Amino acid sequence: MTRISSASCTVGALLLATWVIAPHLFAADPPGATIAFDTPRAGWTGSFVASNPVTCFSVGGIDPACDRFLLTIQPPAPGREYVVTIRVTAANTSDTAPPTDDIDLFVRNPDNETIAVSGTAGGVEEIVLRNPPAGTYTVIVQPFLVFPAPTAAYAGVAEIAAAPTDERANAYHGARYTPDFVGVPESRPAASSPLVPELKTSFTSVGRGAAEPTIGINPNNTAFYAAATFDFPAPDAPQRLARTVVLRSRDKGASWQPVAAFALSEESLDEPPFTLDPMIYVDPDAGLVDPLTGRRMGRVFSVDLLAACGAQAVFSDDEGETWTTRPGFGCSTPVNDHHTIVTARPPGGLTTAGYPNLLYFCFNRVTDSSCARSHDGGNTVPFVPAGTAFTGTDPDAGSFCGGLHGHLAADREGRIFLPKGHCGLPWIAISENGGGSWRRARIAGHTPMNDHEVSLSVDTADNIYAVWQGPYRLPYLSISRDHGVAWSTPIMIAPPGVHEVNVPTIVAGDPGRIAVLFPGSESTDFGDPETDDETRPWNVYIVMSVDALKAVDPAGEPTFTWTMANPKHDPVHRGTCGPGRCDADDGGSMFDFLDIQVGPDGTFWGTASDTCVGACVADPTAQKLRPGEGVAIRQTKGPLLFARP
Ligand SMILES: [Ca+2]
Ligand SMILES: [Ca+2]
Repeated sequence: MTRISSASCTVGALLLATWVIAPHLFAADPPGATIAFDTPRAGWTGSFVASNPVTCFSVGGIDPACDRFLLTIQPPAPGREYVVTIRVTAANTSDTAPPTDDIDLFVRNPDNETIAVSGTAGGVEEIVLRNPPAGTYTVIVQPFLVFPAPTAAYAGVAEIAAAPTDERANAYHGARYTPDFVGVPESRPAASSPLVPELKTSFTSVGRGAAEPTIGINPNNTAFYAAATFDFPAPDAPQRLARTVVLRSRDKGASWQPVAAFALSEESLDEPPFTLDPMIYVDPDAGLVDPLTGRRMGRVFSVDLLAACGAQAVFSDDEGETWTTRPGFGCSTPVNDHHTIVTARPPGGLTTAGYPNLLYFCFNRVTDSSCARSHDGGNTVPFVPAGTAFTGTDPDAGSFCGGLHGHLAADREGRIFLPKGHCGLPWIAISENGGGSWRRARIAGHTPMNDHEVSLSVDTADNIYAVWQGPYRLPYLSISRDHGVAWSTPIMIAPPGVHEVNVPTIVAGDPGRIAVLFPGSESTDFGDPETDDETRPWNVYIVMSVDALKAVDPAGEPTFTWTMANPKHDPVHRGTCGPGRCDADDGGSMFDFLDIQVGPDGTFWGTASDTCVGACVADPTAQKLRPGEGVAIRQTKGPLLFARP
């Protein structure tokens, strides 16, 4: 084991001593106001004593580091459409030179559920609510990164007005894909749901190529990104091998820096090693306690597949300042491919040693999808076998299905789930005893798929959500409310006008609240390798719902809202992208999957691999990248995945 350490300063050093001030000393002035059509506008000012880059909701939901304003809304007469616009502006945001304050905005409804966020990297934030019911709303302003002199200040304004009539609603209903469905399923535009606000994201290059990039967020809202590209010096090999650099962001994804152990030396053969498959994962229950925030920093795992045996893992308990290296991580067999890891609380009868959770590691052996388990968080004790999730030859599913699978998920009771495109259909393997035994269930029997990637996420009430690329290369959603045994009729969830997608990936928060990320194309010119459009542009789409559980009711219709993460004039890919690996004819590739995760404040983070940069943006025939440029995506506006983060 090698121990790598470094020191660097942290953002959190900013006046965090004042964080512990118990009473709320810096309330808005005035503390509240009422708006109605005859008094449509209210203004206020507020201030802060310190930065709070984590959350406004940690101290019994009323963290005193944040500012609050009580906004009472009196709607017009019934039948009249209206909007309420809430905007906050940092006092120094007009300064010509940085630093300017980064403040963020949240709105809670009269039931004290957080319904909207606006969290860009800047100092001006705006939320527009459509037809909010009468009541008193709480406007919360977070000093994400402020520079008090002596106190940071902002101005707020709220205004009620008639709804604009020319606004394009990005809300829609999916298409329920029953076994007797005929033709291509299409979504239908929906009236914008009350209060579902505009959905937007940032889209930021991480500064390095990234094949199948994964991302993890710790309880401090610090993000980690696995960027693997082909720059490992291998003099004896005809081509360079890939290696992973772990990047970190503490400013909502606006900037990314390699963590110390991964500062690249072109000629170094030692650190980081080459990789056949990169993977980052954050266990939020572990890690050291941050003395500044009182929160755990999570254990950050970066696991790289090696040819010889198992994988090499490095992990960090202090946000990447020091790393522990574990060669032979999860090593129990020489054949070992396409690994996935998850941590989960130990189910009955199992214990851990020096670590809060069990750590699972599953991998493809072609003849099966096999798993191993660590009781000490991967520290020192060898992994023990944790069963066979799928057998490669499976008479129940067809014949020979192979061992390639999707990514592990776990619920709050410690059940673990491994999804898989299994003989052309989406399946799930379920273990309720730490991998001691597995059972398998078919998620849908009438949505053929070519890929192995089915994506799972479990909400805070242990409902499981699955998405996959199915018929007509479109994305399908199904939900299980009984821990994976029974599944709802799939709903095709592509936004109207999106005709082809690949590698959809999902994250859930509170019940019914989901975000799904996928590359997609609006072209219909695909499907025939001889004639399809090898220049067709692809974008990254994000789809959200806050009532997805309606899909379980045969008559229910969840409402989805969507956004495009990349600028429309600058696609993330062109031409062929799957089924399966997103490879263009010229070799430009995202590789096998992308990722989406949720932060502690309920905003989502995602990844993209942008194969179309430089000349490709304007010249559809230009060479694309392999892998694409790593991109981090973070939600800046919209509903949150947690109602009460
Ligand atoms: Ca901001
Ligand atoms: Ca691009």
